[in-house]
Amino acid sequence: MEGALTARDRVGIQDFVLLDETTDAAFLSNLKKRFSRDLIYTYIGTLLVSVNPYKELDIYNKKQMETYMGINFFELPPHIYALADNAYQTMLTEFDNHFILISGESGAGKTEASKKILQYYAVSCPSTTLLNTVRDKMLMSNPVLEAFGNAKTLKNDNSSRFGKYMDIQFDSQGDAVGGHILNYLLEKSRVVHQNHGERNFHIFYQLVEGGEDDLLHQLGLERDAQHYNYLTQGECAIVSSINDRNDWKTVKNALQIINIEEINTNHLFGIVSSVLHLGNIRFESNSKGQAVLANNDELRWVSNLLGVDARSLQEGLTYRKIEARHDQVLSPFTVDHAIYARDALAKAIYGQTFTWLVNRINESMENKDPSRKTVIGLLDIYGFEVFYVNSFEQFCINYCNEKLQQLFIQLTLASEQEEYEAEGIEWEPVQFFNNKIICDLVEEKHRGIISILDEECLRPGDATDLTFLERLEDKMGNHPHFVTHKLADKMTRKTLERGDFRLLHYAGEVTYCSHLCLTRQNVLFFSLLKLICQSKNAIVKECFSTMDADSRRRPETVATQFKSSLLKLTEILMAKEAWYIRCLKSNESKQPGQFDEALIRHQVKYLGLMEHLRVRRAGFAYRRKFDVFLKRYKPLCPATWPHWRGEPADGVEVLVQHLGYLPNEYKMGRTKIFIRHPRTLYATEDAFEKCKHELGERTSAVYYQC
Ligand code: AOV
Ligand code: MG
Repeated sequence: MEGALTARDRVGIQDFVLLDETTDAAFLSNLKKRFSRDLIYTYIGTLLVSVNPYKELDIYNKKQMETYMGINFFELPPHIYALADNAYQTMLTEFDNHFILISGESGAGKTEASKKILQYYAVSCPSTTLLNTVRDKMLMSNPVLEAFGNAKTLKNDNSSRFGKYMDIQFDSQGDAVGGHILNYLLEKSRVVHQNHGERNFHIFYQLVEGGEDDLLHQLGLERDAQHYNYLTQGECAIVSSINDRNDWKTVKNALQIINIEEINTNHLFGIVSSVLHLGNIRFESNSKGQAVLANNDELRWVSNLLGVDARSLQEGLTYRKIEARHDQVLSPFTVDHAIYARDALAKAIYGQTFTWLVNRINESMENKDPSRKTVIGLLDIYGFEVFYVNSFEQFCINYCNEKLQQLFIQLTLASEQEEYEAEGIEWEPVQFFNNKIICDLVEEKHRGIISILDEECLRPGDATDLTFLERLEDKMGNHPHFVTHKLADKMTRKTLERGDFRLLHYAGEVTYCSHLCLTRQNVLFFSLLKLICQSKNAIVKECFSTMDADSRRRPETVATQFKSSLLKLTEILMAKEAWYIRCLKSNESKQPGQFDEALIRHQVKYLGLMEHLRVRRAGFAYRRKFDVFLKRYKPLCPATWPHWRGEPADGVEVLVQHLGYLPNEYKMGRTKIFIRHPRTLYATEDAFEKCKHELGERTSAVYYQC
């Protein structure tokens, strides 16, 4: 039976551009057919669609890598290596910068994809001993950052809780010579709180499970995650897919490779342990309603590990120091305030330590010879997520995804169509949903949600959830993507609590708890900050000494900092050539072989894949400026070689006529030639290579001078 089927019947079509019809049904059916054969990759032109298989596939070995090195993109079955290779080859020939945008919702496979790309470059690029060490460091930065920045969530057992943009730097020979990481907003709240079914960052469990007896003894730790408040709130310290003990060994080894000295490793685990001890500090209320410490041991461990005075620490956790003109007044905390102060301290030191780690990794990967180099940037950020309770972290994560979707729209759907118009190419516009309206809702100056959150946080006197929500309602009242209990119609109202607001994101509705947005802007109390600046733990000291403890300037809110960092990221990306990987989650239960059609249809829709396909199909895969095209290919035609004396556009026309381009294969714009199918360009490129060879060295020298 199998023999009677065509390849197309069996494995589907490897580029959606070649589908017979552009309906959702045809798209899904092709994806499903391929998925059932473990073919998780499919192209839309040069964009790669990837479906999470939730099982190990034998397609990521050295042999596969070698197969894809230096090939023409469409010659072999779709693969992430093909995209990585194509970006690399283009970077080398055009000597410009590129980035690979990997997007998709939580658990769709972004982090795995970014690791596969890095591994590909590590193996495929030319190497020397010196460069091998840079390469090892780049690879080994992953287990370290994942240990400290990833955690089990309900969506993903290894969910990235920070955003990562990594530049891989290449010299003109194509050697990987260095790397640099920018990190974005770590979800610090996880250090002190986890929802049911979720864990804290992996490193805590790795240390408690895998740490050597001596080490645990030195750090005052029990070999039992259940012992620690900060590790047990989610009630799932043990996860079947995670082997903390093995991961511990990997991380220890990786720390060595990225040049973290033993002394600093000790400080590092001192900090991790101090967080666990902090979490076990309990408070009781005395007869005056003031917080007092309920257990002393833990406090002593914290003071020991962080190298701060125990009495001052106790004071900082239970009193607020108010500096009057010549005096200091101690105002006692309630138990709630004390817990808040304790948690804020734990979050601050963990967060700063994470940044310290990124800085150290950057130092170790630094390119020592920064002369001419090009980069490929890899963007792997937290995916869109919706939970039962959504707080400030989800708000930031989803806003970040809106920004990336906006970038994608701008760079593909919008600019592509604008270019056809500008070039005077006849064009039937493709409609698409532009999510700029949602980005504006969140980030617009003076009017967006972040601005209002800022104003509420920085307003003298206590802002409450209610005042925040009222301000939002005032400003956003009629916005089609914003709803609260008060603004909702009768049906919707039933699904909204009074303190919540709901955003209609490009990827779906999310209801945020306004309370959790306000309280998460917290800053460390001044007296604790001052104390921690005097820490004898070298890492803590380094992290906090740069913070000016004497400056009482109100810091920017976390939301505003995040907004600015995303703006910078957009600028970094816009200056580079883009490649896209769109990851799809195959099912919610993390099972192999399950293709949940409704779930996938939804993702295909909101990721704008159909629109992308329509633009691609109706459009042209390649475009080159007339003069660039002519300069490269003129040896292929006697009339244009060695010089064309006329308008470049006319020369191009003569050239392509000579090459036998069919009329529907290309169009002449105002400044560029547009070529519909990549195969046309490949044929020309092959002819060029052959011609170069035949003309020999002497002529090609002439060619390069032209
Ligand atoms: P994410 O990065 O997109 O989510 P991951 O890359 O961590 O998602 O993938 C989630 C899990 O899916 C992995 O731990 C693997 O078990 C599995 N997986 C993903 N891609 C592959 C693949 N190509 N082959 C085999 N298994 C795969 V988040 O970080 O949560 O947004 O914040
Ligand atoms: Mg991830």
